[in-house]
Amino acid sequence: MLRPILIHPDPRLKKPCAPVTEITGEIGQLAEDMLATMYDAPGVGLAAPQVGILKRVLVMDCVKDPEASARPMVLINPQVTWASDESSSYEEGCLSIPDHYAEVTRPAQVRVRWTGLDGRETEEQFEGLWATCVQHEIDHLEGKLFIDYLGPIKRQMITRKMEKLKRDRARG
Ligand code: K2U
Ligand code: ZN
Repeated sequence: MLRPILIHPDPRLKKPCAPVTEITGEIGQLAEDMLATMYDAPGVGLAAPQVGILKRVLVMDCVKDPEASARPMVLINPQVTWASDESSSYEEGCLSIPDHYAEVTRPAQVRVRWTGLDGRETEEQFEGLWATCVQHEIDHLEGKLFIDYLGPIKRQMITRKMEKLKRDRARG
């Protein structure tokens, strides 16, 4: 089922997440709900802390072409094992910081190792939007947001606007 996405500022978005020690049915349900929530947003990635679960689980599907078949991925305990010297910049957004975008520069290619829902370890190299997205999501698992790469003034301006958004939403 769809889960509410936490909006910045929220302490749960700033804490490092705990590794998954056992892949239970609960983790399977979490991954399924995260994928449904991501597609509904819509987004191309989502990390567990964004739905209030501080576990090292992320989902992504960066297939943008509606004609192509979706490629939903569930990464449990992901870690970057290699990053290219070459970097790429992307106008990033975040489902926890709605309607704000800023350019972030990251390694253009990364190799990631993770455990799948079937318990099997996989390692894959990502580039393009997939590389940007997987790094953005792994940052979430460390309690890091894309605005942390911006200067303090811009970050503060965005945080203030999010606080106002939350006040207005609370007023209903
Ligand atoms: O983690 C999230 O908040 C989901 C982001 C992931 C993302 C951010 C920047 C660049 C790539 C992925 C959402 O997908 S934000 C919506 C979006 C959709 C397409 C491209 C960029 C951002
Ligand atoms: Zn995000």
